[in-house]
Amino acid sequence: MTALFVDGQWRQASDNATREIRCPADGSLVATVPEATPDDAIAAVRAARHAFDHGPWPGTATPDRAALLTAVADRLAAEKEQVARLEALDTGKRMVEARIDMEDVVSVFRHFAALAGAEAGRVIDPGPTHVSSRVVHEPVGVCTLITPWNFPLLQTSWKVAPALAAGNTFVLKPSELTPSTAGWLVRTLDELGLPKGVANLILGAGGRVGPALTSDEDVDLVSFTGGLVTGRTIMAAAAPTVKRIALELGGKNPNIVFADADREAALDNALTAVFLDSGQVCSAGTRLIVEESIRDDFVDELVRRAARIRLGGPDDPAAETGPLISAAHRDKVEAYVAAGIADGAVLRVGGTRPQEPRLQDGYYYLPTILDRCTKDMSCVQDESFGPVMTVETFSGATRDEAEDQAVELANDTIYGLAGAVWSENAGRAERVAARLRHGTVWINDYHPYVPQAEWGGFKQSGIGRELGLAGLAEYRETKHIWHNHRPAPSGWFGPEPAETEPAETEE
Ligand code: TXE
Repeated sequence: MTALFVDGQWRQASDNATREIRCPADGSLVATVPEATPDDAIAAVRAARHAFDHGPWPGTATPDRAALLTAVADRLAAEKEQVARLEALDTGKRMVEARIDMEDVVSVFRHFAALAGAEAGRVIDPGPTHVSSRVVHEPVGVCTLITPWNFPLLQTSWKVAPALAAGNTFVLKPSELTPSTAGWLVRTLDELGLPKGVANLILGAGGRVGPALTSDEDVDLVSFTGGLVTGRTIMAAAAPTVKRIALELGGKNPNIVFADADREAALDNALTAVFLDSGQVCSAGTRLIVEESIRDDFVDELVRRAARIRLGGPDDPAAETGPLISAAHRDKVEAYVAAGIADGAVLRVGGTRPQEPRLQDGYYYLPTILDRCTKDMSCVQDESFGPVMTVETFSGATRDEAEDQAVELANDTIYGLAGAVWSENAGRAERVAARLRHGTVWINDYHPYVPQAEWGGFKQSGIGRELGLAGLAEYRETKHIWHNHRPAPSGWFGPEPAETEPAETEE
């Protein structure tokens, strides 16, 4: 069973409070886990601080740190089925998706294992020959790592792997809805010999343990993935002690389809862009921005295909996508759709819960398309994090006019995480990609990512980058060391003044 892990000990909450974890696909009980108190959170921070200041991990040789990450990857590859099941039960997602997520986690640990010793620093030419000057990297210190519920272990791996590669200690707080695979990871790290106090696990509601984890003076860095509102709260909590912060706060991602796109590829990917994982993906392509001349045919076909998408839980082999994470989240998606319709959007498909008796115990919501949307509608501006596509159109008498309109719509958001452009004209696709204010841009594709490439957002989608090289740099401090091999006085302030006789004073 998953529990709190503080200073190398598995324990219950200090007030013995617990929380039931239920599968969103059918409401069945998955686990009962401790619900930590703020005191438990502080104890975890102190343990991480002690392990950083006095323990061996920050000084452990890089190849040994890399070996540990590789061992995690090997263990997960061997236990993939069992860990995928933990993930599927917590999230309600299909086993086939959970298995893919586990494969991605393996790749992330291997990526950071390979990178652990990379970009170690550089030698500078300081000028004088009797001086050596170099820039080195060191771990940041104690890291609070807070993760959400949509890709629980994957998002955790994006933080834990680089934090460990760089030699930090950490307190991990997964979403209170999906703690099981975080428990697996911390147990694995412990079994593989990670020193006591380096990895600590706190379970519980963000509002209860979050303030301590994000404001305590012993914490050096907070890395958070979650919603924009919580991100702002965390920035404010971290400000008084000027912590390093890394934030990934979701998006409102445009999917631009020009009339000259490959029709079948664009159609098929427009569906996966938004309906994969029922839209609970930070980079989901929720805003279809399609050229007016093809809109009727394109949207009619999307509506026809969306109506056929089959919903189901972890073990339904015919299911194509799963439930929403919770009743509260489904309520939020329903309110979002209602607001869109009230603003004048046209509901073309979905917009309700499924009727099938087999789905009544889960938090399902039908794939939904809102047509005839305009950029000022809340459904176009706010993140629904559900299976809801909005449709906007652009047109233009000239090539430049069409591109200008598409780009203007795509960038008209406070977010800037990801987006895509579909066109068989490579010049046009590149021109548009260059103008999108989003951290990832796909051309004639949607969703693929690789651990070697940075991930993160422009504008209010966040601060900093995960993965790639920058994803390791987030967890490193940079230090310049200047070494003078021929020490000598600088002479700046001149010699001591000569001693002078005190002037005689008349009595
Ligand atoms: O997220 P929260 P919620 C978006 C999505 C969703 C909305 C709200 O739009 O509808 O956020 O979802 C912890 N101090 N995303 O409420 O609250 C919390 O316990 C410290 C986008 O589930 O941001 C959990 O571990 N931590 C996103 C984590 O923050 C706090 C993925 C995320 O929860 C805290 C999920 C506090 N004061 C939702 N309050 C993405 N970027 O992929 C909460 N938490």
